[in-house]
Amino acid sequence: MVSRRDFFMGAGALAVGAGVVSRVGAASLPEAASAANATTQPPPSPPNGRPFNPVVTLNGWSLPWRMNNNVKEFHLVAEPVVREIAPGMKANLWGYNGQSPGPTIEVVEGDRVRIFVTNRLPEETSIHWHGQRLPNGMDGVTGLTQAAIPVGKTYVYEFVAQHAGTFMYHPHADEMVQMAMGMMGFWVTHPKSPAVQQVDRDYVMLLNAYDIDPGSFTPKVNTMLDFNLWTINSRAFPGIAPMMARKGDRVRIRVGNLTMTNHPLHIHGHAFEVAGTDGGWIPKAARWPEVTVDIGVGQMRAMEFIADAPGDWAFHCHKSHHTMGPMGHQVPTMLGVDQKDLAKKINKLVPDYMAMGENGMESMSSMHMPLPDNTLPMMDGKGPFGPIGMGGMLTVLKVRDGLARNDYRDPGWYQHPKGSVAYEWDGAMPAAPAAPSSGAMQPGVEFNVRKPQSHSH
Ligand SMILES: [Cu+2]
Repeated sequence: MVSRRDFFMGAGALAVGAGVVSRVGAASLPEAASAANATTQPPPSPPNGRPFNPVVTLNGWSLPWRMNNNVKEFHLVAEPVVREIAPGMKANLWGYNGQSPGPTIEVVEGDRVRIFVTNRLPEETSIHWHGQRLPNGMDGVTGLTQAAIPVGKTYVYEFVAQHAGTFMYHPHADEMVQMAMGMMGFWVTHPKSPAVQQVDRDYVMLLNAYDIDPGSFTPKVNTMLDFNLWTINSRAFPGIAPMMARKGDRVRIRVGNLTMTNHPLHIHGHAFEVAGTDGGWIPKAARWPEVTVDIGVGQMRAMEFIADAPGDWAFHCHKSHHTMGPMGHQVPTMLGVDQKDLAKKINKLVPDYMAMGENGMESMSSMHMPLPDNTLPMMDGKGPFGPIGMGGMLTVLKVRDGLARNDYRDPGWYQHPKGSVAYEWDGAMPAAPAAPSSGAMQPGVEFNVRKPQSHSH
């Protein structure tokens, strides 16, 4: 049997015993970089190791490493973090190195990787390297393949990144709680040659979901399915950064789903090909065009397309309640119900009460009701033409002529060419036939409706 000590014999000066880094060894731990805010950090070129084209993590960053005798060493710190979900709302989450999701880890196929994981959570944890092929004892399943990482301790994972692709990391310890609190991160293994599968812009995002009651800061960790915040990299629109592309760029969007439901992701103005899955790259001849791809729980997809249409294009989950902010769902449909008199009576008891919904909920995006502190409205984005009627799991693909290769700054709203925007008809309005009002009975027609009482007649 190979002991952990034998396994780490090649680790140079590192003193590693029984998987726990000793006090002596701690002096040589790689520095644990930390991010203080949720601003997208355009990727620097790799300072050492084999070259690759780095990815861009929306509202996130990639973890620096150090080379130690040809081993790429990273240091992840599992810890409580405060994440801004969008301006106006912060959440107490658990994550890694200051943020949730944790930093993206980028390596090259064939790299030997050593990851130090320090547990600063109030309970034990582990990390599973989702999608990797690695020695069984590095797979991160508490109890099954390793002992849990106790509070305050540091464990070491080490394996070779065997194949290029799109992966994730997350705990397999007190899983429902730790995932509900935001413990997850992205992992990209780049191909050996940067010329293989090369794109001009490579975006990564994790889909996540939280259940945070209006006015509170901490997710409810026992929620199974009925989450109320649908986020990309733990940010809700308009807090989610846009994706920039120069017209003609080949763009890749890599998505991992660590929520408890599927998300049909939909792109506007373009068609993409699904180029990669959790299992690897799809041969070119087997790819087919799509404008929506359903991403199941625990799945990853890499979509590729040529950004050939200038504009501001929505990229969003097609479940309409996933492009909304926090809301109660136990409200009756009020379309067509005259609530004026009722509202007056209720106002005597509840001064802030507002009757809503008789003409749809669209007015929600233009009016601002008093909300509890630290609560996002259902829809909050402001566009060049007014309020944007979506929120949640939505971002904007901004395609522009002549952007510089490494320019990830928001270019502002698209300037539409004259005559290319939908406009109001101001010509003659002839009387158009209309369907009869659903509320009015036709005179002379009698309805005789009887509720069945039993099956005997
Ligand atoms: Cu969704």
